Amino acid sequence: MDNALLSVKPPRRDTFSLVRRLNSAHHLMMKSIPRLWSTRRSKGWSCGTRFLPVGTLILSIAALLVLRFGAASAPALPNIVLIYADDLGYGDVGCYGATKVRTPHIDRLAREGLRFTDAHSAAATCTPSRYAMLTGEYAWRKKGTGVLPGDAGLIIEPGRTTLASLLRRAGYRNAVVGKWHLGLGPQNGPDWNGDIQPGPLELGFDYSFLIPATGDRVPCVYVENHRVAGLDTNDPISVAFGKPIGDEPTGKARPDLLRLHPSHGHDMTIVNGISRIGYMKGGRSARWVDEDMADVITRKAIAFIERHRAEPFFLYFATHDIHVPRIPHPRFAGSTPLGPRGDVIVQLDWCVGALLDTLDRLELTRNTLVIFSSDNGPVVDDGYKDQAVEKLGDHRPAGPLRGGKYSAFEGGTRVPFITRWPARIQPGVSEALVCQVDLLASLASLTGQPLGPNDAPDSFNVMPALLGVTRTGRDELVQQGGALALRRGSWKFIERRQGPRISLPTNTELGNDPSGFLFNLAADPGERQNQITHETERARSMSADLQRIRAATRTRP
Ligand SMILES: [Ca+2]
Repeated sequence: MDNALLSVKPPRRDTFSLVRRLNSAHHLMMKSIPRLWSTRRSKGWSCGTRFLPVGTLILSIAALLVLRFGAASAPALPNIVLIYADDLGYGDVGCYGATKVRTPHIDRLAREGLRFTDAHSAAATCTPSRYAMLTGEYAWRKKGTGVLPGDAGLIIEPGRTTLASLLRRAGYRNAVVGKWHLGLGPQNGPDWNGDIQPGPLELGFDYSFLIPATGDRVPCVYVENHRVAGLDTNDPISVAFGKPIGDEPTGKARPDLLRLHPSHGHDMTIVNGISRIGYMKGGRSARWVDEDMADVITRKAIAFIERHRAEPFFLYFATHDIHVPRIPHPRFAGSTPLGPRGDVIVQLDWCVGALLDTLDRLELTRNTLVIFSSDNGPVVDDGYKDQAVEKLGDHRPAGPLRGGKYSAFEGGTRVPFITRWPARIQPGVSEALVCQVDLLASLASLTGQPLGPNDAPDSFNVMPALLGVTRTGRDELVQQGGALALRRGSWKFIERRQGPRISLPTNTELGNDPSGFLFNLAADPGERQNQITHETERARSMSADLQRIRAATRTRP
C-alpha cells in the first residue's frame, strides 16, 4: 500500500488524477447530454450555423469517452452511498414486513432496487460488524474488536486496505458521517483537546464527521476531521471509563435529574438529562443535542454530496438510529404506537428520504449505488426505560427470526439489506447469501482495483449477486454472536459454548448451548428444531470446517 495515499491531502499521482478527472468529466457529460438535447429541441435548433459548436461539443464528448474508457477499461463508476443503520432488525421496516411503523423511503429503495432476504452483518454487535465491513476481515480473527469503550484507540491499522482507501485508489472522494465506534487516536486513546488521529482520515476517508463511539457513551460530542467540533479550549474535555471524574452529577447519584432513566447500566455522567456509560467533564459548548442528531448528521451528509456531485464519491452514512438512547426529534415523537423505538425508525426513514431526495435533486440517482443495511439485529430493552418493551405489541423486530443483537441465532446478524442502482440493477428480491464483509472485495471488483494477498482476507466478490445478475452468493459464511456459527448452504451450525442461554437485561436468546445447535434454515428459518443429535455426521463435518477456518488466516479465494 502506498502510504502517500493515506495522508490527509495525498499528493496526486498522474494516473490517479487522470482517472479522477476523466470520471468527473464523464459524470458531467452524463448530466449534460440530456440537457443539451432538450435545449436543442426547445430552441428548435437546426443543422445550420449552430451545427459547428454542437458538433464540436459532440466530438469532444466522443474524445473524452474514448479517453475515459481507454484509460480505465470500465463503465462509468457509480457514486456509492452506504447507509448503515444501528440495531435495526430484520422485521423493523415495512418492506421486511413491519406494519406498526411506516418506512416509505426505505420501502422505496426496496421497490426500486434489490431486497435481500439472507444478507448478514459480520457480527451481532456494533464494533466487530463495522471492523469487518471496513477491512474485509472477520473481526473474531483480531483481539480487541469487541464493543469498544468511548476512549479506545483506533483498532484499524493505518496503511491497510479499507473500503475507503480502496475507493480512493479508484478515484473516489470519501466521507464517513455518523457513528464510528472503531476507536480514535493511538492505542491509549485520543487527546480530545488536540489533534484526534489516527482516525478515518488516516484510513482513506477525505472527510469525517463522527459520533465517536455510541450515543449512550461519553464523550457526547462530534468529531469533525481531527477536532472536536465546537470545543471551547477554555473548557477542555476529560473522559474516563473507570473511576468517576469531575463533579458533574451521575444518574446513579441523582436520578431526580433524569428525563430518561436507565434500566441497566447507563448510570454515569448525565448529559442532556440522560445518564450515559462513562464519565466526562468539560466540553460543554461542544456537547450534542440528542434530538438534533439525525438532522445534524443528515445535513453534513447532504453537504458532502453537494460538494462532490461532479466526481465519483463514496458516502458512508452511519446513523445513530435506532440505537439507545432513543430520543426522536419532536416532529417524530409519538408518530408510531411503538413508543420511542418506533419513532426513531421513522426518523431513520426520514434520513434515508433526505439523502434520496438529494440524489434526485442533483440528478445523481441513476448512477448512484445505494446500499442500505444495519450493523446487527434488534434489541428492545437496551439499557433505558423508554417503553420499548411495554409498547411492543405484536411488532416483531427480528421478523420470523430467533434471537437478536448479541445473538448467534439468525436474528443477530440477518438484517435488512437493499441495493439500488437504477442504471444497473433490476428491481427484485434476492435470497443470495451475502455478508457486509464482502463489500470490500465486491467494490474492488466493481471499480477494477486489485487486492493484495493480505488485503480483505475474508471478503468474497459477490458483486454479481449485489447487482442481481445472479441469485447465488456465498456457499459458506461464519456468523459471529458470542458463539461462532457456520452457514453452509441452508444448514447452520452453532458451536457449543458455555454461558447464559438468555441475556436477562435485554431478554435476548444468545445461542449458547453446551452441545451446540444445527438447523436446516430452508425448513426451519426460525431455528426451532435442533438437529445436532440427528445429523451427527453433518454436525461433525461443519464443526471441523469451522475449526479449519478459524485456524487459517483467510478465507478469500
Ligand atoms: Ca449496533
